[in-house]
Amino acid sequence: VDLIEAALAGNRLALARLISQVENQTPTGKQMLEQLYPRTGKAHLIGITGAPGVGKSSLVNRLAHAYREYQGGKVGVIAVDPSSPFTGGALLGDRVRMRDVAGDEGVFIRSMATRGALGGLARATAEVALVLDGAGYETILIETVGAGQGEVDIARLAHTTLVVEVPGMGDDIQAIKAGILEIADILVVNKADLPGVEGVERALKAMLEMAPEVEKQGWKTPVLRTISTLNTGFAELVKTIQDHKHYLYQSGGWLRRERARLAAELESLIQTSLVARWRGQVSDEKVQEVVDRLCTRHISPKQAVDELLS
Ligand SMILES: Nc1nc2c(ncn2[C@@H]2O[C@H](COP(=O)(O)OP(=O)(O)O)[C@@H](O)[C@H]2O)c(=O)[nH]1
Ligand SMILES: [Mg+2]
Repeated sequence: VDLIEAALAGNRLALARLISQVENQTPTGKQMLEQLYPRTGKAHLIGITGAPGVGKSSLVNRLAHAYREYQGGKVGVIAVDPSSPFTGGALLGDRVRMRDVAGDEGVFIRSMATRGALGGLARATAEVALVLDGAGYETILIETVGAGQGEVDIARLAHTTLVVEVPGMGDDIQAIKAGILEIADILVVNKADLPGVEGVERALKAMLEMAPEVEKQGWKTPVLRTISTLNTGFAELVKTIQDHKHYLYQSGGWLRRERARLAAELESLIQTSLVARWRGQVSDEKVQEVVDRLCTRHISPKQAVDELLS
């Protein structure tokens, strides 16, 4: 409880400890999450995804800065990418890239331990985001690896998802992973200082035109350029992200997303809790015995379920 008060008063060490408790799912962490919950629901969660090396960490660093400069408010950064310089195992060059943002009191950076399953990681990320939200961080940037399910989970968590691409794939539309259009609210071509930037832009725009089935209800996915190394394009990027936020508010999309996410979260919590309750009522021997009979085809899976649940 003291930890919560201190974190809310702006004590960063307390906040870091609080997040550790939540991340490790300690009883204290769970209790604190409960206490913080009424304060949450205000933050704008922004997911940044894309293949390794496209410059997500560099971009997040610049974006955090740009938010401080143009928008104000506290900015939280959550790095889910295990190769992220935020996660500490980085080269010296990476540390230097992050140093300026790390020195800003209004920016809080947290990297996620990547142990455990992806699903667990997604939940832990959501909970850490809740803590930052409750602690008054108005903008939360979540860097994630472009690895299938992970980015879909983050997209579900985030209100606004940025998909980062880079020049060099030419006009080859096939090179751009299918499915990114569904999750991208904003497409960012980073490393716009490199040759081939027009090519990738053209390919992305062509993809967008060819996919009218991707319904965004009035939001036309923009394609923006950034150069993270030179800090170019970030005023525009912040403005576009804010536009998307306002669009979500006005269209009712914000509430819809929030509702869908909470409903899914509730369902998964109920599943976990029902399975745990059932597990406490049936012995291991009983389960093994039913599996034996399943293996020898004496009963069907459906009969097994009926028997174990009765
Ligand atoms: N030329 C150029 N290099 C960049 C740019 N942004 C990032 N990089 C470099 O790309 C490499 C990977 O960046 P990083 O942020 O770690 O990418 P991540 O793996 O997506 O997080 C680093 O060497 C960066 O310096 C850019 O806009 N232009
Ligand atoms: Mg990274």
